[in-house]
Amino acid sequence: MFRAPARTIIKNNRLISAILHRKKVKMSRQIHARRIEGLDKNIWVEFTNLLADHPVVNLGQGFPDFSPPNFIKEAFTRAINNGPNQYTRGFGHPPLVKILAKFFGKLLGQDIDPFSEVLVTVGAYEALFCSFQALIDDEDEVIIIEPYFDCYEPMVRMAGGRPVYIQLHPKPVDGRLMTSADWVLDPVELANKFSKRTKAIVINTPNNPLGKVFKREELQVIADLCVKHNVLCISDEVYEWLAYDANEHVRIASLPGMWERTITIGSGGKAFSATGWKVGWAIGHKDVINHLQTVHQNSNYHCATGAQQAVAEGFVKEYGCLGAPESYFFNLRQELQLKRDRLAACLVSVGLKPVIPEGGYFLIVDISAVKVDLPDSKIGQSYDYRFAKWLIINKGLATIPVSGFCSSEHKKDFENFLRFCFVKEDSTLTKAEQILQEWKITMLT
Ligand code: IK2
Repeated sequence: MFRAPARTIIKNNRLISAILHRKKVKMSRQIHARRIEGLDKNIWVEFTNLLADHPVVNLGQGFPDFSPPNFIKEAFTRAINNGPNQYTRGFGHPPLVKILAKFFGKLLGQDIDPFSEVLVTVGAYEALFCSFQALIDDEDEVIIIEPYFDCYEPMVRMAGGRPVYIQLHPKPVDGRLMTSADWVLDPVELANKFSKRTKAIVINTPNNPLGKVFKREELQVIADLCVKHNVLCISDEVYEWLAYDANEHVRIASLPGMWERTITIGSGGKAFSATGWKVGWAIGHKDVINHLQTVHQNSNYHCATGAQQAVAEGFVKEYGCLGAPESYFFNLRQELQLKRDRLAACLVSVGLKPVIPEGGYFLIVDISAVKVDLPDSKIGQSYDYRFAKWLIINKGLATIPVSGFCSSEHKKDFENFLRFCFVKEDSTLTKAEQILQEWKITMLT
């Protein structure tokens, strides 16, 4: 058999790769659709890549480092061993949509039809995607409350819509520790954001990254504006079981006039501490949900059957004991409240200023007064991005910069905060505490 000399092969390979490279560069101008322009950056991709090269104590991304409860793992194992293992109904496995309709029907005080008013999605993420794709047209405006879970903005833009931002403003607190309740919307400013082009508002309660749990009165202001301007409400409630202290999670769809205009989004991954299972849902009036179904059937079409079966069994169990000490949701809330308090106390003891969250997985920390020798700013790198990267590389502690949760126009307003995730084993929190204590933080005077 003829074999070319090694040098010729290398030369030929280089030539081929040069041709391909030139072609790629030439084609990249025209290969992508305009709707994805400028949407290539993603904070999770960036920080996950960074963590691959640096061993850290990870208080970054929002997932538990402990196991889901046994009852739901056993349900998943049963599904794998005994079925169902094949395709199920595309809009949601019947046992799951039935129990979700019953469960949320009770919570919302609303008859919910399992087959037309519940859509099961690949995580809450897909429910958000289906909502924007199905409901937002070119040039429609979507009001987004800052700081916000980062995907809202690119998803609105990908659908052709225009995000309109309104900030939660911190109230002065006279020397005491701030809580997420001190961050509020200005009702007049909010009213002024509604225009003829407004199609929807996105709310997230309990909020990521701040931990704000919107009070009934605050939601009523939003609801009144939605009704007045005939606007839809996309309500991301993935942390719905995690409202701490005396805070109550209020579902905006339960307020008068809101059922027909709200899409309530939830996550089985967050509910049962199994974020990798990616089972989510959108619940709402059938005339709204049917449009989300259209997007779902033309994109993912279907979610993993075994995971849906397990989440269904989890909800059946929870339905029987909601609010009681044997409820997983009840216990998780108690446990996470202790973890929140523990992390907050440690942060305070080393001189930092956490904003105590009313709910959710996260707390944000003011880093404006911390003395630290950061490398020079690269173009486009906010202070908190540089700080978070420095913390990973130099101290082995991963957190997330809060300016990643707001629009480019307002990054400056949030770049003095880092987000810490506390849905972690106590042993992880102990390691984080050791890092914080050994750091010997000094403050700018
Ligand atoms: N909505 C919110 C508000 C979320 O926080 C998430 C999950 N985010 O977690 C990453 C992080 O902030 O560290 C989702 C939706 C998506 O939920 P799911 O995993 O069910 O798709």
